[in-house]
Amino acid sequence: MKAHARDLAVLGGAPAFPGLLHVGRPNLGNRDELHRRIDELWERRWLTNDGELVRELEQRLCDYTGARHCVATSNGTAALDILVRAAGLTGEVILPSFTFVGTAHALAWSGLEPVFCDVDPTTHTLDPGRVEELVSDRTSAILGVHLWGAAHFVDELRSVATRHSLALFFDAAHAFGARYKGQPVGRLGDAEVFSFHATKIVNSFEGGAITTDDDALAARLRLLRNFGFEDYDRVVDLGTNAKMSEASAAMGLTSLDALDHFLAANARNLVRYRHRLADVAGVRVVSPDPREGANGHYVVLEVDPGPGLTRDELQQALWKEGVLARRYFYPGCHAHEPYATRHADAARHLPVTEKLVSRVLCLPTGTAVTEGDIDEVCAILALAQASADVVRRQLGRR
Ligand code: T4K
Repeated sequence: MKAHARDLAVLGGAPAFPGLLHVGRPNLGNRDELHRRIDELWERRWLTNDGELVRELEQRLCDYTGARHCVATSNGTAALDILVRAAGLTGEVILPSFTFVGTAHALAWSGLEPVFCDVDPTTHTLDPGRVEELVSDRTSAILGVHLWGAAHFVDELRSVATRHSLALFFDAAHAFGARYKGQPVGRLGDAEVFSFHATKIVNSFEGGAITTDDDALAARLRLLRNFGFEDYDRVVDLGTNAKMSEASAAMGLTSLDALDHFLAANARNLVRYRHRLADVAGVRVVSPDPREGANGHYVVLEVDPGPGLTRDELQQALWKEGVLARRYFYPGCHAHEPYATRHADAARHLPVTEKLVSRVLCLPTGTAVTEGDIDEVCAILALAQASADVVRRQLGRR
């Protein structure tokens, strides 16, 4: 483990992780189980289109979340795409800017207008008071995001939605396995959308799902997922291809089998990061707490302004070591195209988001990260902060 400032790669030492330490290394379940499932689908010669494994995965997801319906999809973005169409949304939809750009793109892709709302400074999720201020006569829905794998302010958002007769959906891409007031994420809104991308807590290589208690919505989602086909040669709606393959479902089921193991690894890692960084000046671990229902899938650091290094300087120092810490979700959706051009003054209304996008840094976690890796990352952060002036000078030379 690095013990002196001179050991830092930015100051000429050898990189701690020449093989690179990523944020988002996939959690893998039992390889034999995956192979068994792949062998079965091979024998069945049934590879996609509402296959046996997809149905099994949907049922398992219903059992886990308590939702009446689950519609598995090819990825989380496709799930959002068909949801906004199946729900018949129009006009404006209120969402946070502090999220992955895919959340906003799914709305704009369907001709809706994303209205970016500021977030709460502690939870980093939609501030219900600000949401209410943004409701207009064109608003059709609120799309919350369970950022960092935790659900917050669901009751408050539900009250706003009810007062103004709006649909309430959640982008739960990060949040499989999380709970809100003891209830599993999956039936907190009128519908919730999961991502099972390789980098998510549960993965199906690529994949997603929508859970809902609404029978009519679920039926329409199934139609839209498959080109609008109601029968072999009868198309009754404008659909697309958002189907999950059997190979993806095989991985999804195998991953789901190991969820408790993944949750435990995340919780353990988070405790270790908190402990090791407790005395490091200028950085705070602000991840939502697994003891309060979060799934712990993101280790989120907030870097305070002050004498220490900035977030970007710390990130550069970590990258020199081979630690690919990520600036999720810099610079905020409002600063990406096409939104930046359309709403040039959006930043003025998003002061908390603007602060977070310059301060937040995500660190590696999940089952691919060892205790030794965490200790090394924390040692690097501590040394870099303790030698902030010399590190900054060195970075400035480049
Ligand atoms: N809503 C929200 C709130 C989301 O965060 C996302 C996706 C969505 C909606 C849309 O869901 P999907 O349509 O994606 O299902 C990643 C993911 O691509 C994306 O799924 C995710 N959110 C987003 C937060 O992160 P990148 O560009 O940051 O990931 P990438 O490809 O750089 O991967 C991260 C690291 O993981 C890499 O450094 C290497 C490592 N990695 C990655 C893959 C794919 C591996 O080691 N193995 C792998 O197979 O977007």
